[in-house]
Amino acid sequence: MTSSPQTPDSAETHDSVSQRPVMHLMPPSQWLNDPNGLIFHEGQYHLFYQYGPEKANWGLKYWGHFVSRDLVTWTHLPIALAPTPGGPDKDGCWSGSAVVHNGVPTLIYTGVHPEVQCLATSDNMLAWRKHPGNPVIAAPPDGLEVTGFRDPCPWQEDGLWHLLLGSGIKDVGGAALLYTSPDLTYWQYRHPLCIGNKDETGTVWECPDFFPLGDKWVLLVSPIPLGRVLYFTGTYRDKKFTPEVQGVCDFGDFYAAKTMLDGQGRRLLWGWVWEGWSDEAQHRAGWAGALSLPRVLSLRKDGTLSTEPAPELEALRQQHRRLTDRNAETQAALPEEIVGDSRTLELRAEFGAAEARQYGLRVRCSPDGSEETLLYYDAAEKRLMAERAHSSLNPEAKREAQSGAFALEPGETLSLHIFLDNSLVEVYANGRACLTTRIYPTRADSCGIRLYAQGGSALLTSLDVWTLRPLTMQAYEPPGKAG
Ligand code: DQQ
Repeated sequence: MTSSPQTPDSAETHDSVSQRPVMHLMPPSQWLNDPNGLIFHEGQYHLFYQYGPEKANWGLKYWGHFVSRDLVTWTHLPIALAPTPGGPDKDGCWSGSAVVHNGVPTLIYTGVHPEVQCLATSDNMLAWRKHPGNPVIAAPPDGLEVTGFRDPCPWQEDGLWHLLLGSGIKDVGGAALLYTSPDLTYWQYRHPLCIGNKDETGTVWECPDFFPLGDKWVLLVSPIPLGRVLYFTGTYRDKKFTPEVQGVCDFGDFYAAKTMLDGQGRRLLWGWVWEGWSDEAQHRAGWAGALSLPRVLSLRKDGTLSTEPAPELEALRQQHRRLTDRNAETQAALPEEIVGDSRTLELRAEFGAAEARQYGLRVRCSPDGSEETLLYYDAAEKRLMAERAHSSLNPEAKREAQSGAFALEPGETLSLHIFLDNSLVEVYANGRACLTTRIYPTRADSCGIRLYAQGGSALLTSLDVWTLRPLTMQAYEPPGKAG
């Protein structure tokens, strides 16, 4: 039987409803990938994103657009950018950024193919006019053999626009190329801001993002073939960036992250959370890809990044339950009244002294144990782990574990802050490690939360559980119709 995303059969409808996240931004249907053009403008958070309105799989890219005043009530606005037949973006409007130049909101993005840089401007942040002189950067610098040339990231400095392009130098490694311009239209190539090593940090750096934080600068890149967002914190001097500390923004399904500076002076980060089931399952569901929760970045004394979910998300909390002082090894099952049957939960688990080799929580557990996901700290391996071997009985769901280096310091105790949103899970550990993962439990009763400890005991000092309501999605009222 064939089915289109618009007319899923009944089993698929069940997946569409029960697996679709509700606290994470997604277009009403079809495909989302990278966050684009993140900008706080006139009191509103504008999030553009790579939108594939034609199907729930990789395809032609447009720019979609969400807007909010408070990060929990959002409006899905009309498409901002669509490919122009015969134009430099005929094969897609790829990733980029938003700025305000002389009072004019401006998008700068990559048109394909080949990869060139284009502008579009607007009077009202709704209707976007493409610049007649597009492309404004038509080709890579002469004499440089590049492996990519896309995803512009602009900022203003000393009266000039500065711009990074995500790139790579053949046989050398990923690179961020620096350009400057007086007016966003005439661009001069300066030099690579930073070059990586292909064996360690990938061959192409996609989606660079560059910003000051504390007394350092931060460069984010999404390297091919690593498939993770790397950050470097370091020193920016004489228009060159010297990385001093390197880390991973998120150990799981999180890519192409970008940031914005908001009205409170916060540096907020969003990433693309991709799916963890097959292309066919995405097609049948009729949707694919979500934006992560908004995350607040700050710089720690040791030069690493601290990442916390934005406090505005607390407005989604509904019922609260709490328990204290449980031994994770001997009291794995939590009382029924703590657990409930919600699939959208926020959990804050604080552990005390632990001898266990591994300890944490099991989530989305079925009573018979046939489905469960383990989220835990591996004290022996010094890793934050998501074990998905039994997350789903659906053979189309990915099963491999995801993990990353994370070590508690002497005397430090484990703090796990977890958001469960149907098939999407975000884990924050001690404010400095993140792991986003996709799970697709099939059973209606896979809602349980249990404690987990292996190789010794671990004390859970407290567990706070909140049920969460969905984001509020408001209908878009075209100008003139509102009020
Ligand atoms: N996605 C965009 C590119 C970018 C990549 C195309 C990263 O501009 O390099 O959808 O996911």
